[in-house]
Amino acid sequence: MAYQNIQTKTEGRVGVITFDRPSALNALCDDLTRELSEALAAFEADSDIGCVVLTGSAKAFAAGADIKELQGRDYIDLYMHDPFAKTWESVARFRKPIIAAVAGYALGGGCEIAMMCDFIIAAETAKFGQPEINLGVMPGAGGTQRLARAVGKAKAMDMCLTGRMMGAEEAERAGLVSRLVPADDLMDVAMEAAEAIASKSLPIAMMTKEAINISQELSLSEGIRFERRVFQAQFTTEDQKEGMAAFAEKRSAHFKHR
Ligand code: DAK
Repeated sequence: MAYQNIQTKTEGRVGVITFDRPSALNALCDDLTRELSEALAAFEADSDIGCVVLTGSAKAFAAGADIKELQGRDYIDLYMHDPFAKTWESVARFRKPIIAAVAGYALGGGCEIAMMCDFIIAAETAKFGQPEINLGVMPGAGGTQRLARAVGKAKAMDMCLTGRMMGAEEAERAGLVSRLVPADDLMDVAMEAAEAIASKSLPIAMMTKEAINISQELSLSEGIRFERRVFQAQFTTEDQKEGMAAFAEKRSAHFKHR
């Protein structure tokens, strides 16, 4: 499909979505987020895709919601149409593994979308921030919630209240980022991670993602009960039989994703 504000491609079992609105530092205008949700739906429906990488350009992953579009909105418009629920949250609702590969600015909604991904690989040029307070609002797409869970209350308060940016090293130390890499290596490292994930059993990877995500919402004992039931259910899959047989026979597993 032809898109105006993003690019998509497929490499093996990995789908790549690149924000491509460089003149506005990939600001997340309505058209861009609609295209993003359409591209995600297409990769979700494609049984040959096992993992997605979401990325931007060298200067920005995304500098946030499009402020020029946002400034004219009013409460009743946002409440009644809630455009964000349909488009932005398609990243959080995406059921297959998805990695954010971040270079440059990931601000406001850009930081929020990166945090909706399963993990973030950052170039040393990455800058994360929730500067909405400078615009007279607060984060509105999960920033106060996901950032606090990712980096703890103190740093989340610091960033959301001062609006300051966090560099890549600080973000890695704080646990926002899983890997920090030289800028030139960003896509190679992200693709290697995505290919590794896509080579596993897709339903098992999806269940693993679901279990880790639910850990953010349940008590430890409820989460462990959920994990045990899902683990037991995995013994109904062909891929469990294949994975364990391959180990015993000293060969690589050939998963059928069922
Ligand atoms: N929106 C629109 N345009 C943007 C933009 C943005 N967020 N960020 C940058 N641009 C545009 C600039 O206006 C400029 O366009 P021209 O003037 O050339 O036409 C171009 O990109 C280059 O930007 P700069 O000239 O400013 O570049 P610099 O290198 O000097 O500065 C910067 C880079 C990233 C520090 C600066 O551009 C900046 O501060 N940008 C704004 C960052 C920001 O405040 N982000 C948060 C946006 S608010 C909601 C859910 C979520 C949200 C809203 C609602 N609901 C559920 C209702 C999310 C809100 C946000 O993200």
